[in-house]
Amino acid sequence: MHSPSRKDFVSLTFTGSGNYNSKQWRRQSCWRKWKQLSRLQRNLILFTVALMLVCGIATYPAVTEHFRGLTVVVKEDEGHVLKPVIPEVLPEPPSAKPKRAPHKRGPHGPQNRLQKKGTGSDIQVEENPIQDAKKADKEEGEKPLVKRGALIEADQATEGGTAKEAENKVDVPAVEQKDHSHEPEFDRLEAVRDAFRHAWKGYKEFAWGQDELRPISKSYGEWFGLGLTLIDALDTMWILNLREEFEEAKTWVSTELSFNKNVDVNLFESTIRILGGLLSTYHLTGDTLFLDKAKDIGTRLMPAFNTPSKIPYSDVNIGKGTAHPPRWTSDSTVAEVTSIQLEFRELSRLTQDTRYRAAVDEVMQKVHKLEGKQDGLVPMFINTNSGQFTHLGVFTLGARADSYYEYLLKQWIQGGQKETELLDDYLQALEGVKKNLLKKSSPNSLTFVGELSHGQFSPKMDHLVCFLPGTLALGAHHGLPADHMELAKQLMETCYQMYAQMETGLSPEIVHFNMHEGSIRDVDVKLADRHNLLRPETVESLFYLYRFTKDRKYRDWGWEILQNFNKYTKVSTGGYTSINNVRDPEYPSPRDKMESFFLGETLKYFYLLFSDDPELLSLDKYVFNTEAHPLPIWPSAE
Ligand code: DMJ
Repeated sequence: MHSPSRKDFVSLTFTGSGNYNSKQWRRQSCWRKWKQLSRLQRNLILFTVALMLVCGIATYPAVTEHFRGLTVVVKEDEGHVLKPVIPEVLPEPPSAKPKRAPHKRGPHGPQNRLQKKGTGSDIQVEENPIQDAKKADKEEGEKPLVKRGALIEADQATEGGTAKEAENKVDVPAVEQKDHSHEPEFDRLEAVRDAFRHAWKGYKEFAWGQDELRPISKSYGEWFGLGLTLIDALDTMWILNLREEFEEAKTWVSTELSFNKNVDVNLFESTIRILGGLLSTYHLTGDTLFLDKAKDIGTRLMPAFNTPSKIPYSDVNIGKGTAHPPRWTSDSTVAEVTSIQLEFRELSRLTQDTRYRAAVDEVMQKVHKLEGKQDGLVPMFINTNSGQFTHLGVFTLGARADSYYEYLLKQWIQGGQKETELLDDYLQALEGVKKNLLKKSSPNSLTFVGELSHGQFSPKMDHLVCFLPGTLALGAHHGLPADHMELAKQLMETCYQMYAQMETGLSPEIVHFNMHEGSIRDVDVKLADRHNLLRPETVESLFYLYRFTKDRKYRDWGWEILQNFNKYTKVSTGGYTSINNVRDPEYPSPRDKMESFFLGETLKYFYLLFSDDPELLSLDKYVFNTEAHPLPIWPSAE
């Protein structure tokens, strides 16, 4: 050990005599003290300063992105509504320890570990920020103004509500959350029926016969003016054995529903929700009322195919019999024109009228031959005049392309596995996915599907992509390679983590995966992407994965998700609502909209996931359309 030299006592604390406020004194004193330091000490100080500078530069983009969020506008995927961001949704720095201020917003700590929430997961739990935050609540004894797990009161701030409004909210009495974990399947099925009844209560009271419930304002929203939620929910009520509700809805269909209306409807949405819903209800009930209505709407949608290329327009006026593309383009969306086939093909089979099938088969044949694909992956737009793909070079399995891939497989299944072109396109596309879009995240090596734009990979994944594990598993069940099932399981884990790693346990609309080594967490969510629209894709895939593997962890994951929908999206006076911020369990910021697919799809898939009866819509007899409406697999003779 060396003996302390005089220099060792030089300190950088400036507490000398004299006028230490004088700048000159301070400068001279500093310089003198600097000179008195040993070379080692000076080098150490210089090294530390340099290190701090490098760290500062490295974190600059993250910090600026964080603050840019203050002025960003949220673009809804539907309707492109612009809204101001609520400033207080800004996250805390990832390393900050949770402090319980009355209106704290944002995450409760780093999300850098995989969350184990289901009993079957083989991943180690190392940290659970939601639990941590709850513990912090207790320790610091402060009472949050809005209790987590409370039902949303209808007079709480709604869509686009400001932070100010949030602060003015009254204390909402917590509704006791029943703990159903490890409960028998019977109770879980009952919980799904309860959720449906609650959703239906709101719809019935405030939006009966209208398209969508706005549960917070106790009103409704119109899209097509055709009772969309009611029709989308018909077969769900039948499957959940809610006969009283079903009968009321059936009476409305028979007495009130008319398609003879001067309204523009979107071809894809009305096909998958209305035509699909009516066909499936006909199959389940055998009641020809629904087949007649299906034929009526199917026929009214046919003018969409009167285009120079036979690639249909996006919009049809079902009263006038005219069709047109959107105002700003003559393009249609690829997913939209290639995800109407199951329904129109089935309509032809049932009515013996070949026109419906001929129209949609022609679209598939044209798309099959088109230039502009990359390894079987399709661009997102197609022109209704030229019949060619447009906006070439951009590839995704999310919005605008997703169900193209789903319907390749499902048409092949529907038609008795004879249409080999469809299967070839599906298999080729999957190879394209593996080659171009499949990557692993850091630090936990989650397998995810990103996007490609003119050769540039982006680690962005829409929640919509979570249909893929289910579709892959379905293909494997019908004899496609076993590695499809392996990939399905990996992607299923990823989709679950998109829920489990959020503070509300609900997935955002879009995530970005980290890929660089040394990342502290796998998933990042941009401010504009933090909403949850009650979408079904993950629950849908959980249903397929459970049916085929019987691994209980998939049920447990689904159970957690259902409980979180109940905690954060249930509105006390009836209905469930989309929310703006899945990262804020104290104020998820209700949007005041219950999408029809919550009843048509999400709750139906929950029920099927928890049901022990494999004959309840056997996957050897039925194929689900992209809106969860089951249609029969055709007998092999057809
Ligand atoms: C539904 O209308 C359908 O599942 C569609 O394929 C995708 N979007 C919604 C649900 O997220």
